Amino acid sequence: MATNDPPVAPADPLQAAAAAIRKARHVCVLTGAGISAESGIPTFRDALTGLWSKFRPEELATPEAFERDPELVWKWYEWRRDLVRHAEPNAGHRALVELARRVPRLTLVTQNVDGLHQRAGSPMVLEYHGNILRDRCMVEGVVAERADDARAGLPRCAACGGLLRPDVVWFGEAIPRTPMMLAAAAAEDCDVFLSVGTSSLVYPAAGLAQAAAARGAVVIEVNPDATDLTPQVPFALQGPAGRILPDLCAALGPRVAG
Ligand code: BJW
Repeated sequence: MATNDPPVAPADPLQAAAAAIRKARHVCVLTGAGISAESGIPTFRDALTGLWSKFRPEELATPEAFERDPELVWKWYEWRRDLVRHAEPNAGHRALVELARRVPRLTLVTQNVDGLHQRAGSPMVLEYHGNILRDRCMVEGVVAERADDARAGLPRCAACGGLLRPDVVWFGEAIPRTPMMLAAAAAEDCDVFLSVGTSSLVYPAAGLAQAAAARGAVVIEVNPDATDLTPQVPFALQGPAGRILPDLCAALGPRVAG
């Protein structure tokens, strides 16, 4: 073989990623806050603005913060709930609905607590970090209704009067068993793992891509910025999910009827 052959131009990563997806039997997708950024929901590691500019989200999303100042933490969650209630799914969420129709099997795991994948039409979303729109009773440990109580103060459980908290996973807390087991199984079984809009800093979610890669899956990242995962993946598609994911679906080619 000649030694002075010109270097082979690297394939267009979007086309190469689409080719891997076309061959896939099972695609596992992990999403993070970045996919909802284009719906107007701030990411975690964005600096907060306005009223919340003096707090770091990482310092509010902890059991210790809630113990210290439940009123403050509840105010932050009520503010975020309001954003979520007024947000609409975007082109990135919708592209994942389309992607699920284009592959034999797709497992969607989200770290997001905003329910936008479900509202876009994705069935069977594994909510790894819970859902911000639900309340959980701190006494009974179950999802609970709020007491219809006109008095000011912290929200209380309609059934037992216990203090309520948002039904989300804070730092140092365990991931709910069902999404954790199903996500781990999907990461080990998939042949393509798509990591979308996550900084890949928070474990165990961030370990799913590594588990998939260790089993031979092709890992594709979609993010406008480089993350800790970027150097480990064969395909880093740089840009916003609302543009890259529809492009990726389009690059799969026309849908075959039937
Ligand atoms: C775009 C975009 C666009 C922008 N398009 N992209 C191993 C090693 C080290 C530490 C640990 C470890 N294992 C566990 C830990 C500890 C800890 C941890 O990971 N700490 C690290 C920070 C070091 N993990 C935990 O504590 C977890 N629990 C646990 O391990 O329990 C063990 C246990 C077992 C048994 C019994 C008891 C305990 C729990 C983690 C819970 C995380 N919770 C939060 C809050 C949820 C509730 C809420 O919403 O309020 O989850 S924190 C926050 O981070 C939230 C997110 O889901 C999560 C991840 O953030 P995400 O989604 O990646 O967002 P960002 O902001 O970081 O990144 C956004 C990205 O989008 C950026 O990259 C942008 O570039 C990009 N982007 N625009 C595409 N348009």
